[in-house]
Amino acid sequence: MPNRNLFAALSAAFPRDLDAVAVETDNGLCYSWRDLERATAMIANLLGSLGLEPGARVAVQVEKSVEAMMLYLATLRAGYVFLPLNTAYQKGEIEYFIGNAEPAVVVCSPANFGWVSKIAFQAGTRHVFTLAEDRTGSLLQRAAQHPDTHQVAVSGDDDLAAILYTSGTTGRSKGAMLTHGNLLSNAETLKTAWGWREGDVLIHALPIFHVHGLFVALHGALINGSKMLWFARFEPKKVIERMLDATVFMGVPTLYTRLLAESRLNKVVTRNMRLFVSGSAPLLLETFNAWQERTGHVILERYGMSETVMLASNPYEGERRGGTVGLPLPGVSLRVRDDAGRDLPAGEIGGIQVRGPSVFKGYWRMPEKTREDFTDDGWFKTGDVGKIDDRGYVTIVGRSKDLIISGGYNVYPAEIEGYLNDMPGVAESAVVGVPHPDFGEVGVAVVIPRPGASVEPEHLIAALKSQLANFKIPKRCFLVGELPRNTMGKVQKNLLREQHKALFQ
Ligand code: MCA
Ligand code: AMP
Repeated sequence: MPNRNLFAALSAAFPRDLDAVAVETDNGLCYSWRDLERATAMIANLLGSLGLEPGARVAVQVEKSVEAMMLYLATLRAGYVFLPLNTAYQKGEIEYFIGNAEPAVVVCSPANFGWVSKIAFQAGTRHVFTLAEDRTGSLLQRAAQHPDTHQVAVSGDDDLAAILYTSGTTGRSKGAMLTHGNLLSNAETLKTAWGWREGDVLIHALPIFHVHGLFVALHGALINGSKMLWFARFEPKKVIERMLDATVFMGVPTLYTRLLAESRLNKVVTRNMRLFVSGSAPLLLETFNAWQERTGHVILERYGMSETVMLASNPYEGERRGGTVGLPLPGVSLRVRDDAGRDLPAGEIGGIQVRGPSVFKGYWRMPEKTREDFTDDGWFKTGDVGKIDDRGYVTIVGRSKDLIISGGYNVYPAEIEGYLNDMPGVAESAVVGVPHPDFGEVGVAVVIPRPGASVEPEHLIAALKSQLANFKIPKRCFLVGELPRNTMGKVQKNLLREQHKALFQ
């Protein structure tokens, strides 16, 4: 029986010459494949020495670094469940995630050790390590005492590999449970679908606490034994400087618009590149066209979710159609249904549903929510609204879930409205997404103050900033006497979007 542990497949793809460079960082550090092999073995042995239960979660909130990536790979090879957390999350958010996931191990940055360890120990976590982007911290110190060889744990397709929190449109976040099989099948599918080949070099400039950077980009390079040019933060000038040494780049639309804003971007610097992938948020047709005009490259747009990894992709060979997310990936079935659950003919707009090997197992400890989000015949309801044309191309036209995607991050209005409505001077609030030239879409808050309360928008924003991740903070806040409602009394957010759509143009 082959071991379906994802790390077994990734390490099997390491090049024969283990002393070749696997990762080159933007501050000049080089890591060989042998370094990856040894360091992940030592960290896996450290995890193995803690006497953790099978399926134990390892929650990680650290700045992006090669060592952070090694911690992810070590968690896989040790057979535990990796739980990445956005570095922008604050106390309240971390308290929720640790309370919900009950990780056996937490790894945080040294700067946050004080408050994170308090939350973790109170939630029953027995091991809290630290890891800084300069490689200091207790994690590597402890791992250094362990052997640098390790037998990869045996995992089945259905064994959990990671939990990714993707907030609910109604309140708190849900942990999407992804298995080794979900991740491995998607990595193998994308390797073929995107023409990965000998000699490819990936520019990795995305965060590694979300699917795009942690799975699509990282697995893409590793399962092809490809070198990565590793950027701890996205800086367009530095990325452009390295494009001549690379062949593949993946980004959210904001990365593309920021690259286009650089005069250095042109056909010369991109002449060795063979593939630019965009996803996580809609790529505007103007960006798609501007990129082709400036660089001669046609961006390949694809569609995915934390719950499903990648679902659809424009073809590597064949027509890449701007404004679409391409065709269902091999092994993936997509369908469009109306609210009554009836299949819609080609070209008609409805709810996108999906079935396939990379669709997740369900939401962590939320069986009822999981049941709600699958149809009786086992299709997952994406919450995205779109159509499939007669050539099979999928177009996403909107969302039935109340969601703002800002710079590629998901922002859930319900979560922010909850915090606003809890503030003493607030009677009610609504947060809506409006177009934004850099982030694509940003949140705007519209607030009804309590009668007689003296409320200042900047005070509300400051209060939110002390509690929520910075990217979630509405970019503007307006006070109003009332909110537009439909006959059911539901706030008509579409009217608020319409009213404020020119705010950032
Ligand atoms: C930063 N800021 C933002 C965002 N990022 N505001 C709104 N939306 C954002 N995404 C704000 C900060 O709050 C801060 O404001 C100011 O910008 C500067 O913060 P900084 O961190 O320095 O920003 P940045 O370095 O310019 O980051 C922008 C970014 C980053 C590079 C576009 O957002 C990013 O890496 N996005 C990629 C997200 C991603 O990986 N998505 C994939 C999800 P202030 O100073 O006021 O605090 S996976 C997914 O969606 C599915 C599965 C899929 O299909 O891939
Ligand atoms: P997440 O919640 O982080 O898993 O984000 C998944 C959501 O991102 C999907 O349900 C879509 O709404 C959105 N998304 C991902 N890729 C694209 C894309 N290429 N175009 C439009 N929306 C996208």
